[in-house]
Amino acid sequence: MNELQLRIVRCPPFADQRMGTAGLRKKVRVFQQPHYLETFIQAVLDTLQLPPGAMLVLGGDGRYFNREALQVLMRLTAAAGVRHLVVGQHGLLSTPAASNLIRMRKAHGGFLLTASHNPGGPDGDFGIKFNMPNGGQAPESVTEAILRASQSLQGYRIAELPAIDLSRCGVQQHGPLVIEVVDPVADYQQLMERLFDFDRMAGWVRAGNRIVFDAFHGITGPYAQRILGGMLGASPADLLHTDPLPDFGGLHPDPNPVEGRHLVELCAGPDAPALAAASDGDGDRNMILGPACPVSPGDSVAIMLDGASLVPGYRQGLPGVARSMPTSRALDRVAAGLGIPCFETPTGWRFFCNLLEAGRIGLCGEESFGTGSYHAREKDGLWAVLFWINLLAARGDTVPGIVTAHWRRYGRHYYQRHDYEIPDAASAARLMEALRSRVVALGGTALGGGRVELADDFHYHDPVDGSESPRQGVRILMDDGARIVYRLSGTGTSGATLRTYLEQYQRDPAGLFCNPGEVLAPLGRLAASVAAIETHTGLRQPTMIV
Ligand code: G16
Repeated sequence: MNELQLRIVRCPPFADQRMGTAGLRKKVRVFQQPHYLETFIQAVLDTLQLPPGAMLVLGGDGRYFNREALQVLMRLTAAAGVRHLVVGQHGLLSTPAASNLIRMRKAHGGFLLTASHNPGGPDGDFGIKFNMPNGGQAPESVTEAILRASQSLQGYRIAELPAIDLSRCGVQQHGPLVIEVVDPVADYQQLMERLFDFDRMAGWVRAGNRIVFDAFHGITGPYAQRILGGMLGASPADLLHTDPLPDFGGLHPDPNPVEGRHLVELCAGPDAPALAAASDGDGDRNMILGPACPVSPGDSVAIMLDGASLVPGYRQGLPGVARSMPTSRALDRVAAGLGIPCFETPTGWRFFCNLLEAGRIGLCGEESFGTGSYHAREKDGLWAVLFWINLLAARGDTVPGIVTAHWRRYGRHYYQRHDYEIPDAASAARLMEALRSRVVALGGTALGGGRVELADDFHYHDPVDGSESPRQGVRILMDDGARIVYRLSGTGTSGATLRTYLEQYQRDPAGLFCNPGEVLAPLGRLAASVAAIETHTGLRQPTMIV
């Protein structure tokens, strides 16, 4: 068998290849600089030291620059001694499907080409993540080692390969390298069949319950067509924007009430479907709505836990659950009722992975429209939609019926996130430093008509591997159940985004049906004044509220 021809390319290192909340995300133009993509991949490969003959899973969300990057990725991994590449047809794999494939094939890991919910196209964003053999994103210790490797790199090794045709499924041999092109949906579909009661769900659709799903021209279109359309009988006309496009057809594939306002409006009107939902560019986020009822992500995961015993894959009970620290504490109440632990982790799905891997949790969720379970090591958008359909079918209830019953039983956690886009990242950093220096002194003081019960900068101690993650967000907990959290986003590609997370708990049945914007407005003003947002940034209002 012919050996691969290798070429060594010398170039200076890049100083800016630190991964954020989920992988390295930059403007497409940054990745298009000569050697930029190659050196980052080489830094990952040098850090991992994969065994000779290793197997990797490769795929992406179909965004602009995926095709070119995938060809480079195949040549670099081949040069590093990888001998089996499992690649999604046309280079496509949703993030949760890739996570599943890594685990099923017992691969040594996988590269995912995605910037998730960030905009695409030549002026948009590109990103790359490395997932470990357990299917989860590389932990902080690994991403820090990759950063160090990237900063001392003197070049990269690349194999000579012809342009690889990824348009047909099947196995190709290139010298000692096997490239297996796989159907991106098939294995994921089987996984879903093991978790949900598809007969019952299809019966629910046949009974006249309409599902509308928007894929935003991201990766979930083909999955939705096969699973929601093919298996459940959702009307093709109700599956929107299902062909993956490099620029997402000009849409911003971020499933939240702002980018998904057309779904919010549809659900507010007379033609509201029984369930409307959307996912993001790479298929790991979800938004759920019912007639006149957007479901906030913190409520969604709490409701899922509450109804888990009705869903086949969760009937056996769950050992525990987790949420990221800024996520609303609705989940904690259900977990307490069930007598199972609820872990609080920093933002970033990778923090859930240790707990999932150790069998300490079986369900987890985040305010950023992410929910997942033991079935994968990434959050999973379409899975969440299926979970809700299974719940609706099993309960014989509506989305608003389920949500309001939940509030009546547990109380309501009013919740909003106010984002401030700050062009100058340095002023955002100064704001956070000023807040950090003051926060501890706020403990026990009077603030905004209440008393501060706890004020700190969240420090996570991982109960599985003992690792420490300090400085994960400033939080102020009030004695009346209100909470403010501040942190800087780790997924943007220019300037900085200050996120302020607002939560107000309401137990009184008379106060369960108010407008969240009105309930949380005073807390929003308090958050802005405590952090002196206008003084530091000049911004008088949030740029976006979700
Ligand atoms: C990533 C992470 C999530 C996180 C989200 C937002 O999601 O995997 O855990 O909640 O970013 O992070 P930030 O607040 O730092 O912007 P995704 O869907 O973008 O990969």
